[in-house]
Amino acid sequence: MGNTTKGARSTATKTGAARKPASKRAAAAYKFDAAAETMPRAEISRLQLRRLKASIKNAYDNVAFHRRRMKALGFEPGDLKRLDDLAGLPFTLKTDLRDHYPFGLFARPQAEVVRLHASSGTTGKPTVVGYTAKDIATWADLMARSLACAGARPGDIVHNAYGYGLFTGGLGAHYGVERLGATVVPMSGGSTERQIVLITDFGARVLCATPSYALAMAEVAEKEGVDLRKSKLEIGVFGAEPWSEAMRREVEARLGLKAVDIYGLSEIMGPGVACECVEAQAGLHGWEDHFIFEVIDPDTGKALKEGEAGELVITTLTKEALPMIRYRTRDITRLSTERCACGRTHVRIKRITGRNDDMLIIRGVNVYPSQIEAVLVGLPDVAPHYQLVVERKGTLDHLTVEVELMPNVVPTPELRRVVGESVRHHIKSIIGVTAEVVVKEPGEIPRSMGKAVRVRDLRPKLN
Ligand code: DLL
Repeated sequence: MGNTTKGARSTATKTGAARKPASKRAAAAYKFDAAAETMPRAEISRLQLRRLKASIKNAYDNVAFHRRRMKALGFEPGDLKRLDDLAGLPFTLKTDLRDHYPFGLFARPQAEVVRLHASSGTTGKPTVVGYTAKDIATWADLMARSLACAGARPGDIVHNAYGYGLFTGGLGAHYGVERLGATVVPMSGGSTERQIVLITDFGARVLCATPSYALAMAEVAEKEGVDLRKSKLEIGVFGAEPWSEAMRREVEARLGLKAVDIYGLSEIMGPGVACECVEAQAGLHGWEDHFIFEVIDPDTGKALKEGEAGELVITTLTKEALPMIRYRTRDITRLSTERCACGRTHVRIKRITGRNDDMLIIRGVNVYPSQIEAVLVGLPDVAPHYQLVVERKGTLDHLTVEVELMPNVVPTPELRRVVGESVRHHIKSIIGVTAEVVVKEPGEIPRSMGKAVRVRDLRPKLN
């Protein structure tokens, strides 16, 4: 693969020393697997069919939910003869995970599950996902492959500002960096001034972060008089939220790096389901030896032709603990099997342009309005009328939650303060997002004649 990065062009000696891996490590490091990544498409299909049969059998044999649904269709795993037969199976939805909370869709006993992660559910309960040791190893491989595709190399220092914890970003990237044979700085999010000091002092070549946080870092650095364009940063591996070409240009100019888009979701694995190549920066290679990607019309559920925009649906081929059959991601995109300049043959998923549900991504945190509603309903003196206002302030998203007092309370300034603080605290601790809370008089929040307007998203539209 070519090295069309800032370093390859102009700073080869600047980071050259850091790039040479120690020989022992080099032996263990991830190597570009041409056989897997440039496999002829007919061969990808053959591999997918073989793996799909095993994955469907895993789901049928070990998950009552999948077995029940297949039996209802008169379908047995042995009936799957062609890849097209997958289209006859039902979709899996986020609500299916919620209905089987926490472990009901797991295909392995808990003793074989070595890790749990969780993401926002639509109500009070999160969506829980589990991994066997082999799943974690596969994830590390795919994340290493994604990082390499993005231009990272063994021996690099990778500054990982994705959040560690139940969110898959931090640990997902972490294991991938180690698998790549690079050095991970497990920074997580926050403490922006400190992040900038460490990026500079440690000489990170690669930055992993949400694109909006990368921009926030640029802003803080500029304020402090630190020019990150002069740092050793050459590659940004940015994802977990929608972003635009305009934002790519801005972040590249302000940080002095190549910004590459990475995609993933907890239900399928985490980051590393798909990643752009640094050579073309033109759509994310979806790793088809481990997943099947479809795009459907979200209203009819029918498959769309290549190039048509619709909802991305993903089936896992190698997941042990949580096999997913036709998972509706709600993400809107297009697919292209056109050969990429980098030589990789795996399908390209075009930039995600939005979602077809009401999930908001606020500073990288997934938030459903219904989750906020669930918080409000449990609090005293708060009426069930609310509005969420999302704006971009500087480079960061800003959430304001407007709530209303119950008609029977006396709206003293003290009560407003207490209610506001309580709502803010509960939203932060239950959903994990910081919100400004505005407490309004009874009747002040506009009532709608039809569906209530719960969200005013005033952020600039993506191109
Ligand atoms: O966001 C996993 C991830 C971590 C991906 C780090 C990339 C980097 P969840 O928290 O489950 O997982 O959120 C998944 O985030 O369905 C999309 O709506 C959105 N998303 C993720 N990556 C992108 C991207 C992680 N590159 C949800 N562009 C997904 C647009 C993205 N949206």
